[in-house]
Amino acid sequence: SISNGPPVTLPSKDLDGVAEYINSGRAKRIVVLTGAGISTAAGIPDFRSPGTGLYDNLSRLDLPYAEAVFDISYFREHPEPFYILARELYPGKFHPTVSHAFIALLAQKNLLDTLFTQNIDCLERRAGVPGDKVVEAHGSFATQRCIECKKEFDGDKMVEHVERGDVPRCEDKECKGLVKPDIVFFGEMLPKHFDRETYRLGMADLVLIIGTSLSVYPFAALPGMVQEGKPRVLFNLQRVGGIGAKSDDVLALGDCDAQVRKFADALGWRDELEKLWKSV
Ligand code: CNA
Repeated sequence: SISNGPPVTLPSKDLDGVAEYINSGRAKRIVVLTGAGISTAAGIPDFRSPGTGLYDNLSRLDLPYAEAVFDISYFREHPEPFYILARELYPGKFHPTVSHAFIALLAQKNLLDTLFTQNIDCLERRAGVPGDKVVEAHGSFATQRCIECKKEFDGDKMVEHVERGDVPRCEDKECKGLVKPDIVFFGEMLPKHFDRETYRLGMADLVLIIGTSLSVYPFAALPGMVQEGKPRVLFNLQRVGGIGAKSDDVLALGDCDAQVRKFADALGWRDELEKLWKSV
C-alpha cells in the first residue's frame, strides 16, 4: 500500500520537497543505504535484475543454485566458481557513478551521517566518501584471510591469484585452508560494527535508499528503524521493501543516476555534482 495522506515533515512528497527540507537546514543527519543497483551503471552486474543480473548469468559456473557462489558451505567444497567471478568483479576495474559521487558531495557538505552499503566494490570510497563514514555491511575485497585458521593473507599475492584465476590457500603449512576475501557470504555473520552502528537509523533526519532490492537481511531491516515522520527516499528501478507506505516516504523510481541528477537540480547542486564526479 502507498500512503496517500499528506506528509508530516516534507513540504511535498517528491524530490523538490526533500530538497527544500535539506536546504532549510532541518536534515542535519542523512543516512544513505546502498545496494548493487547503484553500481550497475559502472558495469558491475547486480544479483537480481532479470537478464543482466549475476543470478541469471551464472549457468557457465555449473552451480546447484545461483546463491551457491556466495555460500560459505558450498565454497568449502567448491571454491573455483567464486574465484572465476572474483576475477570479473575485482575492485580497480570500475569507475564510480554519479550516484556514488552524490554521496561524496553529501559528505563534503557535512550532511552525511553514515553510509551503509551492501556492496563489495569499494566504489563509494573511490568516489571520495570518507572511510570513517562507511559501514560495509557485507565486508569488502580490501582484506582476505584463511577460512580455517583466520590468518590474514597478503593483498598483493591475492591480486596475483585473482588475476591468474586460481584459488589461494593459507601459507601455514599445517593449515593450507582456503583463503577468502573478507566479504560476507550467505551463512556468515555480518561484521561486528554493523550492529553497533544501526542506532544511526533511529537518529537520522532523512534516509536515502539507492539501488537495492531490500531482500537481504539484516540489512533490509534498516529502513524500518527510522523514526516516524523522518522522510525515506527510494531511488530504485522499482518499488521495494514497502517504502511508500509511510507519510513522508518519497519514491524516485527509475534509473538512480537520472533521479539523483534531478535531485541535484532541485537542490541547486548540479554543477558541483558533475564537477566532483568528473574529478574522481
Ligand atoms: P539486488 O538484489 O541485485 O538488487 C538490486 C536492485 O537495484 C534491484 O531492485 C534493481 O531493480 C535495482 N537497480 C538495478 N540497476 C539500477 C539502476 N541503474 N538504478 C536504480 N535501480 C537499479 O542487490 P542488493 O544489493 O539489493 O542485494 C544485496 C547483495 C547484492 C549484497 O550482498 C551485495 O554484496 C550483492 N552484490 C554487490 C555488488 C557490488 O558490490 N556492486 C554486485 C552484485 C551483487
